[in-house]
Amino acid sequence: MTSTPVTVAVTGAAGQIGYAALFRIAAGAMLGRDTTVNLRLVELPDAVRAAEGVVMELDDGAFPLLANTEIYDDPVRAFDGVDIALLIGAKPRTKGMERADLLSANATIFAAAGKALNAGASEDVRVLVVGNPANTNALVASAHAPDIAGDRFTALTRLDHNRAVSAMSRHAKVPVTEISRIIIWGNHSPTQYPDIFHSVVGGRAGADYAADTHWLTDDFIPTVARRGTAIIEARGASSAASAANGAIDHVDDWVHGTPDGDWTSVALPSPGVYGIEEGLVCSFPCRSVGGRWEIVEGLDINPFSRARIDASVDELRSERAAVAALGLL
Ligand code: NAX
Repeated sequence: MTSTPVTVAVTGAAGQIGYAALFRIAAGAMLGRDTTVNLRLVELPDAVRAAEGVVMELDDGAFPLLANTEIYDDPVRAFDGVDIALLIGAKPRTKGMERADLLSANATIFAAAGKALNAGASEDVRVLVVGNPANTNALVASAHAPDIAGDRFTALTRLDHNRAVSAMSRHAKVPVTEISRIIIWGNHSPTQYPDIFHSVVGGRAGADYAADTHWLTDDFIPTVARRGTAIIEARGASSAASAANGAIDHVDDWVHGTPDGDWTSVALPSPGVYGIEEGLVCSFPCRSVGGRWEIVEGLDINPFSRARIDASVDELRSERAAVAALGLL
């Protein structure tokens, strides 16, 4: 076991994704079974009591890897010296709320998180934003953390990536272990584009499956992009365990590396590749090498893919403009 525990802060710790994530982190699913962890549960003051209940349950797990567990309602104290920050807590969209109001409420939360991280997080902190609108929240947090490199701020599209792998597995009747190189481009929203043109499916080019344009455009793409809505309709609550699983996969790959011959999907600040404006937090195909994300460059983008990537990037641009207009960028 590592002698120095890794300090992991989880905001929204008493919410449903936080609840699904914390026990798996404590069990070693994210950082490995040889790494001890300090968990910091970060919540709004009203939810501190609920977080206390979660801590009681963490205690009752008697997790050998769990060195310490603390609760915070102040992000500045919570993020002091933190190595990994999972920013899950966000203001949900409520009935009658305009999209602009959602952007504005969350931009305020994530600006404060960025400032708090800048004030005290470890220099090479890894930040994963899960709270929606995740891409733009990550952009805002990074903008308020000028001393932390922009590529340490990422947003979660791994859940979408896993959904795409699973949907392809069901369609092709090939196990998920034999599917590689799927890509989610763009925003974590219904405009996202799940791209199979570079994938390998049971040893066959995934592009072969794209010949069935009806399946691709009317089934696969909307099934992946609207999966969150389908889950709300069936479960009466939004994705939680699968979102926590995506977050854990994201950090696991970031720390330990992506498997040879494969890549994953990560939303991170565009360096201006694939014609995507510099700075927008956009989902790309990424490999993790030496603890850093590297965008897979040089892939051919056909006109079908280009139009869909552009539409999602347009949405990211309009979200950025909306928060900039509020003076939060
Ligand atoms: P819940 O409403 O169950 O929990 C959210 C928790 O966050 C609450 O306990 C609340 O008190 C806390 N919170 C709110 N503002 C906070 C702040 N400023 N600091 C600390 N804690 C705060 O939501 P849950 O289902 O857990 O979802 C959390 C977020 O994940 C939502 O924004 C949701 O839209 C988003 N999702 C993102 C996904 C992705 O793939 N990127 C997929 C799943 C999910 O929809």
